[in-house]
Amino acid sequence: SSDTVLVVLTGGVMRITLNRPDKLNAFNDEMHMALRSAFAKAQDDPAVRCVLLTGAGRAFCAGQDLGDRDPRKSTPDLSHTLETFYNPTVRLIRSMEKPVICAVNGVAAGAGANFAFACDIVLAAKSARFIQAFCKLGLVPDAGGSWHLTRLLGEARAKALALTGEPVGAEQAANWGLIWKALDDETLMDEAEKLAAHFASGPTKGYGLTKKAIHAAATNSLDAQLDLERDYQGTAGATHDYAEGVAAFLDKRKPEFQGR
Ligand code: T3D
Repeated sequence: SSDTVLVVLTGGVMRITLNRPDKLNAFNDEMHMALRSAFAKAQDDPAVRCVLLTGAGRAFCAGQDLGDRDPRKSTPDLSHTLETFYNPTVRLIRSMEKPVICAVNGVAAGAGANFAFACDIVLAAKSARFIQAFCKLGLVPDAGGSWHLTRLLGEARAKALALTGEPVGAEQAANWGLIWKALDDETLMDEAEKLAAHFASGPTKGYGLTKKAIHAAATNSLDAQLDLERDYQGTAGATHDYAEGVAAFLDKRKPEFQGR
């Protein structure tokens, strides 16, 4: 762990907190690598059954730390930056075989917003705003933003947000289907922790396969998706947790899932 990203594991939940509050948790290279290694550990450690990503202080994340950039002095290679720092982490979040919850505690700008959209379930404080700030700098949405915005909102809203940089409030974002829920600021973290604890005691294998199935649906035909469901259900049906789920239902008791 590094100071820029705080990692705490309790009860199967890995809580990852972006921690550069005086920079609104903007990304420097160190924070990029610390976030990457936290997600890698979450994937590899069987004790982790859910990830909860949030930010310290009043913001969630203001995207790239622009204080680290001085393009008037020399032309930066931003392709290299994306390949080295942003894209591997987005891929890790998407491919994580465990639920990833994002609790957006305040403003989420640029890549900060788009990291949130890469998570599986986004809860946001009602005071939070999402800003595609890239157009104000002459850049294109990155960290998967052009993909997630378009998938989640359709082209009309995706293009308008990306081209204007207009902020979207949490409630509007929830109404549009860009995030799951907007919550009162005081209740956000409690609700996020509650959901994380629920997932951490759930059927982890089934969750991982569910997430993969929904991702595959974006490009599959119905036929291909039916084949995939057949295969995934075969795998899910052989888990301990499926046997436990059915037994608990028949016994009229709460299931005790083990995540395998
Ligand atoms: O270069 C590459 O690697 C390419 C990849 C790019 C990915 C990207 O994310 S590009 C987009 C970068 N982000 C932005 O353009 C957002 C910039 N920030 C803002 O627009 C505003 O700060 C916010 C809308 C996020 C919040 O506004 P507000 O009024 O609540 O706060 P503030 O006063 O603007 O910010 C507070 C402090 O944080 C301030 O510092 P100071 O004056 O107190 O010393 C501000 O400079 C600093 N800060 C905010 N965002 C960044 C930042 N410092 C460095 N980089 C930032 N992105």
